[in-house]
Amino acid sequence: MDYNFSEIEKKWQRWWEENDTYKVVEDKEKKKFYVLNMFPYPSGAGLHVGHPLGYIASDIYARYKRLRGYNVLNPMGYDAYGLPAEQYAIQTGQHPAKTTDDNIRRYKQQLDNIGFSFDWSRELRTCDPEYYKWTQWAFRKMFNSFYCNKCGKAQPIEKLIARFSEKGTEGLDAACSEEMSFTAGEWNAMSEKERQQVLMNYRIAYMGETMVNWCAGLGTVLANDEVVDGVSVRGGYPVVQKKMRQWCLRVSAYAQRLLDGLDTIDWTESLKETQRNWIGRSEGTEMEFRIAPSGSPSGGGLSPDSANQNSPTGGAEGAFTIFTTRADTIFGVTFMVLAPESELVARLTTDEQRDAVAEYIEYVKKRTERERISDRKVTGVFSGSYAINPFTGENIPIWISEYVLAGYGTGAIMAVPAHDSRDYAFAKHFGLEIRPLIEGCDVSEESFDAKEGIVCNSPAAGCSTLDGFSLNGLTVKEAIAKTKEFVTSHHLGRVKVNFRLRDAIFSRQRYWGEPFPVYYKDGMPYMIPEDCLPLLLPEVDQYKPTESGEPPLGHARMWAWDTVGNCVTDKSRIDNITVFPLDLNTMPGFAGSSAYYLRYMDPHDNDALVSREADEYWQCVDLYVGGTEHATGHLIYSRFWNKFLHDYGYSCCEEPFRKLVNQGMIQGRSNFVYRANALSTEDKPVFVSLGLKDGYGDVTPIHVDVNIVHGDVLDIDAFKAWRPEYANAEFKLEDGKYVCGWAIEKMSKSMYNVVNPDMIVEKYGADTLRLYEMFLGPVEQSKPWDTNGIDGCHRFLKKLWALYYNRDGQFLPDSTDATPEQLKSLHRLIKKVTQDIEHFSYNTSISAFMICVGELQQLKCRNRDLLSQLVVLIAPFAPHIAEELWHALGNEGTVCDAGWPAYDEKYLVESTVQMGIAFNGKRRFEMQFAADADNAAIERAVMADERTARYMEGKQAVKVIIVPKRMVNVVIK
Ligand code: ANZ
Repeated sequence: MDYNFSEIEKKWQRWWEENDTYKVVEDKEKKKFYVLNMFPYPSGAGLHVGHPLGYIASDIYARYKRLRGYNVLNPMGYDAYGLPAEQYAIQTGQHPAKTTDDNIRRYKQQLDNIGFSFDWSRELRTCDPEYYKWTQWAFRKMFNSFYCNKCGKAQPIEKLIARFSEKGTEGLDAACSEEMSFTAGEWNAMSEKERQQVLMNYRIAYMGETMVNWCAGLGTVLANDEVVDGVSVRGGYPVVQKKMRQWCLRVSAYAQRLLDGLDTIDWTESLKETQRNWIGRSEGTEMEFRIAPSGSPSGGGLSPDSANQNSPTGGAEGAFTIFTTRADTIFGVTFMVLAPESELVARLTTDEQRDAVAEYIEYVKKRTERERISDRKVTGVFSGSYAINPFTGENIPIWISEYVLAGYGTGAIMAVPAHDSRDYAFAKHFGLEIRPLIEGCDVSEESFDAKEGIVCNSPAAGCSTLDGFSLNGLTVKEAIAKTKEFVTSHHLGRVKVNFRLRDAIFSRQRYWGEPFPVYYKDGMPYMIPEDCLPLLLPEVDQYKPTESGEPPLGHARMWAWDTVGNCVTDKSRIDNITVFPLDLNTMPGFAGSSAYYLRYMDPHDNDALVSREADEYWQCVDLYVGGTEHATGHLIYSRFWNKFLHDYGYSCCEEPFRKLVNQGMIQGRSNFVYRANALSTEDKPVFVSLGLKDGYGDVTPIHVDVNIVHGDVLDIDAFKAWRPEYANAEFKLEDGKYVCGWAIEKMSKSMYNVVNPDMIVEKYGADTLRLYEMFLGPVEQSKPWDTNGIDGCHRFLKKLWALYYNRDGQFLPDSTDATPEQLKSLHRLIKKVTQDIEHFSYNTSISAFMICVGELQQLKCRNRDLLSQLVVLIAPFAPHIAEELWHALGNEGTVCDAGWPAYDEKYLVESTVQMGIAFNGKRRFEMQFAADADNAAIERAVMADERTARYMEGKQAVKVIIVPKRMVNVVIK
């Protein structure tokens, strides 16, 4: 009987569904294991063969864990809000809900075809109000919280309010946008609006006036990780910097915890390193510089002790603060630099410099932060003012330049051109002094080392000295410590830890996202009551921004909040007394994906995001599989979100994803035809075959759909039918064929190299697809797809089948005893596959299966028990064929619960050993011995062998040396 994969696969997919085989319930008797895939955005193009790679890898693991007795949660859902559906809606008027729904249906069907063990009863969609209720709920909770640095966690905002009315800001250590200082009396005298403004400075979800990435093409702001090289990741539209009032999440408050948590989780070192860099912890010093009286570049100096006593962070009148990691270089400071956005710029620009500065600021506005960081272009302008070096009393010019970023440190620096490469380039460009810390050093470009600064070999004369304070002879580390100590004890500044991690900008001016549960009263935002959630996304008649530039929700008629009826109402009723306007923004893509893993634990709970019981049972994700592209987006946001929920006890784990595996990308293999430009006309293009193209001058390679190319040979008729403009095409063939060129590229619709898994499933079956995807190479590695290789995996499954059924359909397994060789083959396989699965080394497991099946076939294995174990072993990889054979073997339940076979070392012990036989050290032939043969027996057998006599040439054996299990050397004379 032949292996009829399509019948088998359909049959078991139906059976699994009917029997709820993959439905999982909390079971305290069993250990849990939670496997999760990063859920897909259901795009219009459907799945290509690259998408299921990670899902197959995690499905194998999930099935394996279940076979080992774990209660496995393996859910799936959809990240259903997002730009493509909305862009499509703008173009076609089609409601994004409809497009999304259609796409999800297609995805679901494609996924089902592949035989995953997903518990679909837990499916979730981020655009479902039952789900986004909890996204809004968390946002509301963040709005009503502040971060207490002292207790190291989020706290209810009421606590802060109570504190303010009792003590003001005295002794407060809370994360904030800017330091504030007021007394209880001042707080109590504030108006409601003023208080709201103060609280906004502390809320974890807050309205902030920040520089944002504005993308006019998409009509919205974007997060840093949504912008690459100055254009939007989605759509490739230009992005510029703009100051706007936006919802932000105070992720920065969690920076240290986000950093510390990395040491507790099992992620790849490279991914952890990426996050560490993104978080960017930097220990340094904030130092106060006084501003010299105007118009006096040579103004009087101040001794450190008499330097001002103002708060070092406040940017007090007449002084400003810089952040440095190299306080020890204070003696090498020759100029100061302000970020162009710094509010000091207006204050410090002198009349003579005003025009030049204004012109410069205009230029900088067009530059994105990324360009400013990566460009090595040197630009800047002098402010006209001077600052005073607090150590030397010397006056130093204050410049303005784009290389100093407003959002980092204090937005102002002391420049030490001799020891910092950007300062060096700046000084060179503008002819400013470069003063090495050691006098008499060569300061030419050649002696400059980007890392070390100026490398000086001249004898240390030393200039880092001031009235008894000297850094000479100290290492950099010692010098930093000494300066820090001096700065703090003389009130010149303070030790400061900075993080590069920014707060997340959380509003988007788009339609297809979660609406904010927020209305506005007197210009300040207020949350709608918790029991009114979810606040449903309103209907609009257009998905574009409004005429007046409001976001698309501005088109909604029913979009005002009635505080009496506690309901959404018509905008015409807005009176700003009891009826108020609702927020017009929606949440960004990462909102819905930030806590979805918690919701899967308890997806139908109406009273909580996740019940305590379910959370305590499932804890956290044990294995998370997804792409590296989420390294600094989703994987930071969700860790933050989880920590916030954890602070309130809603999530019992501090870290959401214990182990993370990044699957590689499956690349496409593109094909090309070559258009000979000299011969072609508008309606009659001429294409030359790959081998001939050099003889035709100028040719243009054109991507051709890989589905009309077979083994790199073009199907000419299909090609002519593919595009009307190719209908009359002419071809220059080689050996009667048109041979295409090829290249490995990203798998994408635009490269016409997309391979649809449905096609593979139809032709070869899902089990073959699953095996082949894993056989392509290590899961973490990127690799090209090549349909040509799939036959091998398909043949393997046919061979496996043939161990159970012969051609006539006779079922072969019976009670014949298994031979030691057969048992050895099986147990070697069990050992290998068990180890391989634990290490996600699936490709080597599949090779091991191939070897074992080959051996069992040769050994004519029929033993029912042995063949049953083989079925269980293959079940995680090829579940359909395994289920079919499992039932054919007479079992009732699913193979998923069969129990993982254990291997027994005793079968792996070799029964014989092969040893080399040498004469005077020269290896001549091989002999087999029983594994337990002793030396005397080996020697006897060797001496009795007729070949020995030949090599002895009639001489005497003086000695026989035996190297156990390897070699016998006969010494002759
Ligand atoms: C003097 C100095 C001398 C510096 C020297 C470096 C080397 P990280 O490690 O990234 O924290 N800096 C401070 N604020 C900045 C801003 N807003 N934009 C651009 N650069 C800024 O780097 C801290 C160092 O980067 C600081 O130490 C400062 O330059 C600069 F030999 O101060 B340093």
